[in-house]
Amino acid sequence: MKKFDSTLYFITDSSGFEEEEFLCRVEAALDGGATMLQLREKERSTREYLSLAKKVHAVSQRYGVPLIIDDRVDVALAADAEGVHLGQSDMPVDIARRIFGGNRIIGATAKTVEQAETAVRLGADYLGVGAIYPTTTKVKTVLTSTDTLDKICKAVDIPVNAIGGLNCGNIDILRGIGISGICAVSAIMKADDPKRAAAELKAAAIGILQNAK
Ligand code: TZP
Ligand code: MG
Repeated sequence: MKKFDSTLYFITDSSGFEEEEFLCRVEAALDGGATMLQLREKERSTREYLSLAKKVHAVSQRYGVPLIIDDRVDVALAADAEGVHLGQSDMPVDIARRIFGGNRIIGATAKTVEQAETAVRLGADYLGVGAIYPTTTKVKTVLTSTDTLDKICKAVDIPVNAIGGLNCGNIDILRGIGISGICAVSAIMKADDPKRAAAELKAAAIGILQNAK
């Protein structure tokens, strides 16, 4: 089974950034200690998505951090990324697993215990659960309560990451819940200093995760 550390899972949003600035910010986040990286592109053509994925992968490989591609199994394979993240309307996890084989990471979005248990049964390696707080990142989502997050953590034996509006000032609400890590987009992507933002968020995440054990 592939090993990964989801303590600080940085999810990108390239909108509004020139490619060079975007890649610099991704690298800064990795330099600051992001343990996992997701390239999340909703507007690009397949060719553009793949082109950016290859560039991001060249950076993430230097840091030994797994690159997960949002939504697209084909782009993940073509970029030789370490995994894919699948939402409830993306390719089903079991089909992705059949295409991927056992060695790549498959993450799934779950908003209920039932969705979480199904994703595990179909072969997911981790779950993203949220949105915990309202988010400014462009996403079709609804809020998930910390009570549901707690129930999901108790129901499954794969890593669960919380997502949605999370930052250093508000993750304390997750203390005591058995998550493996937190996901963040804007808290790092839009920070004046993404390296420092990642380092601070990682330290804060480690603080609450230790308390959960
Ligand atoms: N899924 C649920 S919330 C979200 C996704 C992709 C966006 C999280 O972004 P942010 O900026 O960390 O709130
Ligand atoms: Mg998706």
